Amino acid sequence: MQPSNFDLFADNEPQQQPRADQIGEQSWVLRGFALPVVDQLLPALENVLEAAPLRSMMTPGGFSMSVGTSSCGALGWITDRSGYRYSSVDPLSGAPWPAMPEAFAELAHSAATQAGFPDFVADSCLINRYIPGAKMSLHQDKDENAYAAPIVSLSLGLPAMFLFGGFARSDKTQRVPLLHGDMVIWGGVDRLRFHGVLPIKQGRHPQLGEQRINLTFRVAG
Ligand code: MD3
Ligand code: FE
Repeated sequence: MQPSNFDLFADNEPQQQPRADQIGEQSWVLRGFALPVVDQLLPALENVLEAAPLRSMMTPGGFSMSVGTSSCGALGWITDRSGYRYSSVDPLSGAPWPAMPEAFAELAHSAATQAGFPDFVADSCLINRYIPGAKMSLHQDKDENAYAAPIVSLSLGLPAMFLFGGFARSDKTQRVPLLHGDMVIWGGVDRLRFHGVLPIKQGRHPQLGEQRINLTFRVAG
């Protein structure tokens, strides 16, 4: 099946009903899926970031990421001069990552179930913080041990233009706008597609302020 085209702004009606948009053979955007629970997620996120603050990590190539990152759950994604990998301890504190809040785990599980992955139990939640101008270049997520599990993401705060490519970096990309409360599930054949995020535009979100926060739930171990 061909990915459907996006016409999020084709009508000016506010989205009252949760809506699922298929962007790949096994990839779905659940519009506004998290909105009913955002007020429970934000205090939990604050607690996590108190214990494991956002930091700008160094890529193996020696560049500082424009995105601030942290993690919760059994495993956290890290990068430094020796490479990308998952670690059970936060290198900043030397302590285990904060536990995954119940509200996070439940939300990720219910979104995955909605998209046809009812067995999804994340052991890692990567927190990415974008300030205006921050971006994520096209890449594949290959550091997890299991590619059978999908990746589930939650967008919060400022809007982003997500780039969804193919299996080679040079493949044509489709642009997918992601708004506060949207969740995306990437699984199966789409799991290793190239993807990225265009630079975030200036703006202020009523709840999150001048930032976008993206949570990605993974089975990393
Ligand atoms: C698509 N994060 O952390 S959502 C990342 O918005 C990352 O912060 C972006 O790419 C963000 O690695 C995009 C997550 C995402 C994760 C894995 C994918 C999208 C994916 C794997 C395949 C296709
Ligand atoms: Fe990624």
